[in-house]
Amino acid sequence: MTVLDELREAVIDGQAKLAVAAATQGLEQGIPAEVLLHDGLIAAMREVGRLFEENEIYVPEMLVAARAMNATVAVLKPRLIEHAVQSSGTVAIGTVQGDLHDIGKNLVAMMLEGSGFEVVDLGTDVPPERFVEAIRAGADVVAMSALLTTTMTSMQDVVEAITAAGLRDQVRIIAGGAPITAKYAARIGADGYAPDASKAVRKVRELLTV
Ligand code: B1M
Repeated sequence: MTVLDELREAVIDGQAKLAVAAATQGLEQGIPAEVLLHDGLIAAMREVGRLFEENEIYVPEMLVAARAMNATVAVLKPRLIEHAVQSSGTVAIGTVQGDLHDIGKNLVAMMLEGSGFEVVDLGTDVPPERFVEAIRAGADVVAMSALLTTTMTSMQDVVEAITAAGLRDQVRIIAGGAPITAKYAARIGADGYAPDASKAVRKVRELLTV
C-alpha cells in the first residue's frame, strides 16, 4: 500500500491521526503537497460522497472524514501557499445561507491568503446581509461557496441583496462549489466562476485587474 493509499483510507475512515501521519510521511518522501491534496484528500472526500450516496455510510461518518481532512490540510498548508507579501485586495468569502460545507471554502480562503489577498472569512450559513456588510466594510470581492443544489439558489439572493444595497458596481462577485457551473454563475449575475481553489485565485486576480 502506498502512502497515498494510506492517506485516502485514513480520511475515509475518519482517522485524523493516521491521515496526518500519512501526509507527513508523504511530504518526507518528496510527494508534492498538491498531489497529497488532490490525489489523497480530495479523492478521499469524493469516495466518502459516493459511500454516503449509496447508504454505506451516514452523516456522522462524513463528519469525522471531514475532520480528518481538515487536520491534514493544516499540515499541508505551509507547502500549499505561495507566501506573497503585499496585499492585492480584500476578499470576503463565505458558504451561503443554509449550507454548512466549509472544506472547499477554507481551501479557497487559504490559497487566496497565500497569494497576498486579505481574506475576511464569514464562515458558513452566511445570510446575504452579511456579504453586504462586508462590502460596506471594504471588501473588493465577494466569494460565495455552495455544495448543495438546495443552497446554490441562495447565491442569487446575495447578488440581489448587493444590487438592492446599491453596491453592485463597487464589488466583483465570484461563485464556486461542486454544483456550480460557469453558466450558472453568469445567470445569477456573478462576475466569475472557478472550479477549484487555485483557479479561484487566478479568477480573483483577473477580476481585480479589469
Ligand atoms: Co454533505 N453533501 N451534506 N456533508 N458532503 C455532499 C455535498 C453530497 C454531494 C454528498 C452526496 O450525496 N454524494 C450531498 C449534496 C447533494 C446535492 O445537493 N446534490 C450532501 C448532502 C446531501 C448533505 C446533507 C443534506 C446530508 C444530510 O444531512 N442528510 C447535509 C447538509 C448540511 C448543510 O449544509 N445544511 C450534509 C452534511 C455534511 C457534513 C456536515 C457531514 C460534511 C461537511 C463538513 C464540513 O464541510 N465541515 C459533509 C461532507 C464532508 C460532504 C462530502 C462528502 C465532501 C465535501 C467536501 O468537503 N469535499 C460531499 C460529497 C462530495 O463532495 N463528493 C457532500 C472536498 C472539498 C475540497 O471539495 O467542497 O467541492 P469542494 O470544494 C472544491 C470545489 O468545489 C471548489 O474548490 C474546492 C477544491 O479546490 N470550490 C470553490 C468550493 N467552493 C468554492 C468557491 C469558489 C471557487 C471554488 O469561489 C468562491
